[in-house]
Amino acid sequence: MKLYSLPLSPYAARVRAAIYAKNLAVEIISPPSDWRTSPEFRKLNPLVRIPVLVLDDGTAVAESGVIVEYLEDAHPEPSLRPRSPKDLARVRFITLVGEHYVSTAIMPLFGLFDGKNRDEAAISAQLAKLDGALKQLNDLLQPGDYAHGSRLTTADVWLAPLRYTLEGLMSFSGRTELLDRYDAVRTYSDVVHRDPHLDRIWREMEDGLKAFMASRATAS
Ligand SMILES: N[C@@H](CCC(=O)N[C@@H](CS)C(=O)NCC(=O)O)C(=O)O
Repeated sequence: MKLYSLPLSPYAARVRAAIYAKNLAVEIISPPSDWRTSPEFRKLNPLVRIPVLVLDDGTAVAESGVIVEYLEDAHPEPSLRPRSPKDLARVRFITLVGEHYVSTAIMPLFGLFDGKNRDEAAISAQLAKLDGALKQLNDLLQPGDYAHGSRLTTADVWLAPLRYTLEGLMSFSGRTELLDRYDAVRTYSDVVHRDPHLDRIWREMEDGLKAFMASRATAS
């Protein structure tokens, strides 16, 4: 199997965390430089997004959440799913809150803070959305624990890159107080650093950010 991945992409990092935790033999590769316009890449993923997992028979699996679930189904051990259906529903719920609410509130902020003529009203409105989503996520987490109990699950492979992205947003925007009221989300980075697989993707994302900032500095 091979995974088209980018170091800084939280979606690709999610899949890499699952691959590392499950100790799978997957070749992690960068997409070709023309991936956004390449007809071959579009054939692999009509959404033209990273990550994409390509199986040994050439089948492509796209969308980070779908890829993680595929890896669980195809390679069940070691499992990142709790056994009880009730616990699994909880893990999926926490994952979904991270994906549908927190992540969708974060992503536009990078563009809004980056603009030369900042739209302060739009920034405030988006920050209010993020604040609401962070409160919801925070209420679902226990400070110091994995997303659900004391072991790594499919929820954590998503929450770890999401938490890194929040770190990036705080430093990029200078709004370092963003998580002050959300202790469980704030201290989730300690959980990440205690887990070798989550810590590994955090460091890979840090390296990805350094490379991105260096390429921006060269371009400007
Ligand atoms: N919902 C998708 C999101 C993937 C995504 O948006 N990836 C970004 C990279 S971080 C991308 O490919 N964006 C398109 C682009 O950069 O042109 C997933 O979970 O895989």
